[in-house]
This record gives sequence, structure tokens and C-alpha cells, in this order.
Amino acid sequence: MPSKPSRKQAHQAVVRAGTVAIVGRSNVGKSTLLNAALELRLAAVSRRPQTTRMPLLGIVRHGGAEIGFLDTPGLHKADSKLGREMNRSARDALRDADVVLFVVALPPHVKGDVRPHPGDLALIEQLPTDKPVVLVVNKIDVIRDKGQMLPLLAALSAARQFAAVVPVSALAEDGIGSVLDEVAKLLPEGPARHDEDTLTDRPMRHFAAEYVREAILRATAQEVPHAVAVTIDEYAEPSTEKEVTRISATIHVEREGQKRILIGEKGAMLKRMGTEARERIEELIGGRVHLALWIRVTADWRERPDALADFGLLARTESP
Ligand SMILES: Nc1nc2c(ncn2[C@@H]2O[C@H](COP(=O)(O)OP(=O)(O)O)[C@@H](O)[C@H]2O)c(=O)[nH]1
Ligand SMILES: [Mg+2]
Repeated sequence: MPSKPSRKQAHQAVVRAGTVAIVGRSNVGKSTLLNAALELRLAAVSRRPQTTRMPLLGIVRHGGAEIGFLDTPGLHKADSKLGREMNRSARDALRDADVVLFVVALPPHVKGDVRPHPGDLALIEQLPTDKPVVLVVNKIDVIRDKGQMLPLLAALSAARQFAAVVPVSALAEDGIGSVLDEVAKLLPEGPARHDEDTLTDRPMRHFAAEYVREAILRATAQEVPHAVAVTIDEYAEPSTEKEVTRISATIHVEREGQKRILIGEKGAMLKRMGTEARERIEELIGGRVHLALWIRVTADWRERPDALADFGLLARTESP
């Protein structure tokens, strides 16, 4: 399991602990925010919606609190069984969390005053009323005049009460300390729930698969990304320091045409994505990796419960 030396506050005794669900529409920067809080590019990020498919726990120690951030898939209009599982897992995270971090983002091209996205207002209605919710307004790097944000803040604050409102740029790692300060205060008192060096609940092989998918999302257009799932067939850690970690992964697509796109001209596309994914994995484990990629067509896997289960894409708990 990945681990790393954490912030300066790490050795302060933990007096508060709990989970913070990071929720919001697709693409507002939830995973980027988690990575900024962790000071590590752990979660997969891309400019495509629905990059995050299942919740990911990332643990941050800050100001005497152990904050278990749960990054979730963006709540969206689901058009497949996979999409419904993603929404379900986000709602499960909301239900189980002590604190909610509701993330909205400024639109890419701001002209004049910013108003809330209709999807954000709809989402606010779904937030629990019995838990503290911190509003994070992300991507403030896109505007120069911060006054343009005021109508947005006013409209969101009129829709419900927030424990705090924090404007940030997750990308520029600006304002992250304030987010941590606010959520740390809101967590229940209690002892740490995880070992001091635990960073996440997922094993390393999970991230290997995620980084292969991330490379695909970054390299391909429209139709392919959502049709892709990645599984790890082999993950062999080196027995001596000189050896490399050997990883073999299968990329599942739904159609032959998608397979051809991913392979590319003389295999160039697959090679490029493989290199990108390998470098990401090497960065996380801090050692050399040999990565072998295979592509397999599994028709309609996004609608098939058996395939979703095999690919680890079923929400963990049942709820309506
Ligand atoms: N300009 C800007 N872009 C951001 C910021 N945070 C995230 N992004 C970009 O928004 C896109 C979606 O980010 P991601 O974290 O995957 O969003 P998620 O779907 O909510 O998890 C990516 O292209 C990010 O680089 C930010 O603070 N400023
Ligand atoms: Mg995400």
C-alpha cells in the first residue's frame, strides 16, 4: 500500500478523526482537490467527466485531526448500470461521512458575474441536512476579479447553510490549508482510525490500473474513455532491490473499433499510453516498473453485473 512521509503536523497527537465525503458534479476538481490535500498525485485526474469511478480514501493528518477524505464519482445523469453504481457509491459516501465537502467550480470562461450551475443547485437539495457541509469553490485561478464570485456565493448560501465557504484553486494548491483547517474542526473527537503511515485504503495494484485508465482518458477522444476498464493480471514485486516491479494489465473495451483506436498506428498509441502509465506508477512506488498491456473486447460490459463485479466496479454496500 502506498505511503509517504506526511505534513509537519503529523506528529501532533490525533484528537479528532472521521471521514469527509468530497462530492460535486463531474469535473469540478474533486480528485485534484484530494491530491492537493495529500500533496501527492494519488487519484487519477483528467479533463473528461467521470474519471473517478469508485470512492477513494485518502488520509491527511492536520491540526490534531485525522481526516479521511473520500473522493467520489461525480453525481451525474446515469445512462448505464456502471453510471448508476457510480451514483450509488457517491450517495453511500454521503451517508457514511461525518462531514461533507461540497465542491463547485467556476466555469472556464468567465464573463461578468458567476451564477451557480443548475446542477449544483439540484445537488444541494440532495445533501444531508444533519451533517456539516463545507462549500469549496474551486478553480478561482480562472478569474482575476474575485468580486465576480460574489453572486455565486450568495446564491449557493441562500440554498442552504454551510459550515464554511472556502474559495480554492486545487490545481494551483491555493487555499488547501484553509479547507483542512475548516474540516479538522468539524470532525468528531476520538482516536486515530488508521496507522500513522496509512495513506489510502486501496492497494498499489489498484493505482496501477487507475493510471493506465488515466493515460487512456488523456490520450483518447469522446467515445472510447467510458468504454474502458482496466484489470491487473499480474503484479509481481521485486525480491531484490535491483529488480523491477512486473505488472501485466488488461484493457477491456466494448468493440473491435475501440481496440483498434487504442492500439493506434503500428501500436504507437498503446506504447505512448503505456509509457505514461508506467511513469506514474514508478513515481508512486519510487522504483522501476515493467508494464505489459493487453487489450480485450468484452461486449457491453458496462451493463453486465458479472463484468462490473470482475472489474471491481460494483458499489461496496447495498442501499436504495
Ligand atoms: N483551472 C483549474 N482547473 C482545475 C482545477 N482543479 C481541477 N482542474 C481541472 O479540472 C479537470 C477535472 O478535474 P478532476 O479532479 O478530475 O475533477 P473531478 O471529476 O471532480 O474529480 C481536470 O482537467 C483538472 O486539471 C483548478 O483549481 N483550476
Ligand atoms: Mg474525480
